[in-house]
Amino acid sequence: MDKFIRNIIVITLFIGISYQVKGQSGDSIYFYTKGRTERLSWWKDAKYGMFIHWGLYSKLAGEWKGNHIKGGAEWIMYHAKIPLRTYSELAKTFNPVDFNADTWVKIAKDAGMKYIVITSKHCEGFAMFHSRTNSYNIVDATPFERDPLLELRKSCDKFGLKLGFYYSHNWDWSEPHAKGLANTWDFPETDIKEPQKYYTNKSFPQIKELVTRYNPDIMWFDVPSDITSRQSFEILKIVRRNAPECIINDRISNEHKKKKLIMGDYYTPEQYIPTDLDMNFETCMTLNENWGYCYYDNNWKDAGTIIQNLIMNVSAGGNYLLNVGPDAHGNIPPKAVQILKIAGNWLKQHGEGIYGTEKSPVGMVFYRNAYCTAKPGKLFIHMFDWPHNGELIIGDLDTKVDKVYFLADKKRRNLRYEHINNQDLLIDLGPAKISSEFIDPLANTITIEHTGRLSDKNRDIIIDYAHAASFHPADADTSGNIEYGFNRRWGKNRGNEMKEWNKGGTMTWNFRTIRDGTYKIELVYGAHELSHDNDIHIVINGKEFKHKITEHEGWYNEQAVIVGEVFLIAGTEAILQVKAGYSIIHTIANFKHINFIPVRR
Ligand code: H79
Repeated sequence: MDKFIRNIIVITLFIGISYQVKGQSGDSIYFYTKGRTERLSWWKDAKYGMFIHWGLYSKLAGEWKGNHIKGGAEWIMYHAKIPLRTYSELAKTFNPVDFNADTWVKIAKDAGMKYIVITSKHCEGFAMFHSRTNSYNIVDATPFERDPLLELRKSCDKFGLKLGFYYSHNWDWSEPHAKGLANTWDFPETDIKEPQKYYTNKSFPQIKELVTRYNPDIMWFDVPSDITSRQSFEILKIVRRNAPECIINDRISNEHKKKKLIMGDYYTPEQYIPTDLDMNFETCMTLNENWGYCYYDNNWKDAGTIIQNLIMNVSAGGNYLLNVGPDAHGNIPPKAVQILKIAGNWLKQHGEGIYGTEKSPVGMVFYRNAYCTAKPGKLFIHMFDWPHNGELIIGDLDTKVDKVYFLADKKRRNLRYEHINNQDLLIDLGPAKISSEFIDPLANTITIEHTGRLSDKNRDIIIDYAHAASFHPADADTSGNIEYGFNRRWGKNRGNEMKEWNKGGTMTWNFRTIRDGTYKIELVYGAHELSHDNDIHIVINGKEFKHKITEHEGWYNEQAVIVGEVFLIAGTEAILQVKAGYSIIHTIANFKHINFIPVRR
């Protein structure tokens, strides 16, 4: 045998044997990650949780020396380069006497949330629990002297909520040896930093304290950046050995960058909702624009947006972790409480279509103004707007339908429905006296009870005059000079965007019309100055519309323009194409979507 091949075989055998040995001795990653499905089962059903960012930064509330500091209120120490000596002085007057664990937990419970994840230590390095290994903590360093995490643990047990801890395991701006995005203003000599010292003396022991003394249901790690997988594995072992049932997010290690779950139980998209992730995930999002308390941030999402976001996440198979930033007195901002309560009231009526459901078995429902969730024998169609004439059409629904009613209707009065085109289901949301009871500005849910198997054939995008339709790049076939993908930015513009789109770059959507109708064609995009005077071509069944691009408050600011009207006849296969004209810059515009808006005459 060739010596080279023989060597390979020997090496392969050796690796195989040593892997098994490791597995048996309990030192393989697999040994510490098995049982994921069972561990996640409560979390899969829970769907909705409260994120809480609370720390010394809450005291500064987004302002330092009279300036509003950009980049996130919880990041103020970093962005304002506040010396540790000055920053740690904040602890001496940090006294959140209004803090009441029951009040917070009740706010979460009333909001319909099933779990809480709170910062036990953010990147600032200050522990919000009574650490015995490091005195820079809320009990030893503040006049407050109470342990809010312990109080929250008791309260969550009392009210039946799960509790998890955010822990910044890698970054720590109070530690000279922590690396990653380090504190270089107090500790400038990066060459002499030994992160292992920080891990051994603070990060690892504090994680051990949390998992041994607070019985967390989740350990939510953040910002792995330059942590090695060996160091992450050490953390995994600490958690698993002490809290076998505790679930762990993907950011324990750098696997999250590869969208691969190895040590982490679930993936954590931040500030955007994924549509096509085939893994366990939880989208975390701010209720205004900051995670930490920021007194001048009044850009609150409304309750309708919260419910829509929750529905979109659940329909895509994920959870929604929505953040609040309490102030330094220990109060959750009243505006936040008010929004959460309105959303919570919706959930009281529609919870059956959210908790314990599975992701949509019929894909992205039709027109992106309605989303589907499911339970065995039931489909829940959550509508964000009311279809014209009260007619709801669900494309390609070929299962046997037994009963259709408003989820919020305690009497479960039957709605009339019929199969049309041999493949679609038309539901009549009238008679008016029933439907008028259920026009909820947040969203309305229709329950479809059915028997039989839902076919998993590819579903058409359908167009019908009963409702507006939205064509998104994520659903398009692309060709030529075009790339749509993740932008990696942090903050509110995070998510998918046009990364490249120039001459020849084409998006194509094939769709099907149900009934005759005339539609306004609305183009939604962002652009910067360099895009000026270039064209976007929209072609619908061969009919072309051209739009000359104008800049309007930048790349991320959506603008909507009506480019024309089309008449579409029933029962046809139609084609929409959107193409870029030539541009000197590589991405002509940040295309968002095309809306077909029914014209009623
Ligand atoms: O805790 C919340 C945020 O503080 C935290 N994650 C959520 C849950 C978070 N925000 N940003 N990051 C984590 C990672 C940030 C990264 C950076 Fe940057 C982007 C570092 C370098 C580019 C921001 C912009 C900081 C410096 C420039």
